[in-house]
Amino acid sequence: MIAFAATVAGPTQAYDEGSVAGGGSIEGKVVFNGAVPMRKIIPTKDVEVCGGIREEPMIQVGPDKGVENVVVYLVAVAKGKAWPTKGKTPELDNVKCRFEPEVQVIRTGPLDVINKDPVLHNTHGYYGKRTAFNMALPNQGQDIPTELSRPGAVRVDCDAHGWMEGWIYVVDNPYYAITGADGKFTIADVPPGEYDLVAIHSFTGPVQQKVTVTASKPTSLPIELKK
Ligand SMILES: [Cu+2]
Repeated sequence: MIAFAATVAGPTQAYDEGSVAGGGSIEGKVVFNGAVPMRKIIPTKDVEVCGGIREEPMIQVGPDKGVENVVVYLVAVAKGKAWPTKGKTPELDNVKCRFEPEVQVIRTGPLDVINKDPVLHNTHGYYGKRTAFNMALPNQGQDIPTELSRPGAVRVDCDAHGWMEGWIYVVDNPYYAITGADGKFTIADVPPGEYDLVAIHSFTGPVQQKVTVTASKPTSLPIELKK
């Protein structure tokens, strides 16, 4: 995932937001055709909240091979559409010993980490091997604000429950999307031109490809993740 920080974020640059005349869109579907391995989850404590032994797929692939929770991102865009209006601070919730959302994209800035469970979580985020935040949340309803101040991929673990894993992708421009259960995504209001697009999933790692956006038209982009 260090690759994401290096290839996707690159050197931090200021993003210049404004109105986009004749913007096009990128519409795509991310697929994975390989075998889907399962991982065995063996909760060793707090089973009344965390659940019992189970198996979960390493990547969520639908019947037509579409992959859910893939982050798709345009690299190093200097100028373009405005950021979405600032609403509520993004949240990372601990719920039944899972991270909710499991994968999210946020702008550099604040993040609230919340424990919704009646058990201790110790939520620990990393840029690569470097700690981004590390906090004990012993109480249900506890809410600790933090800050992710640079772009890149942040893996989130729980030091109390080794199987918990989440991902936060911190971006420096608003041209990103997360695929739905069908693997599809749309990135809108892109100024015409050529871009590098990255699609990334924690199981496969990133793929990068070129895409040319035409004024006022959708560009269709199939993406295949490979392991
Ligand atoms: Cu935990």
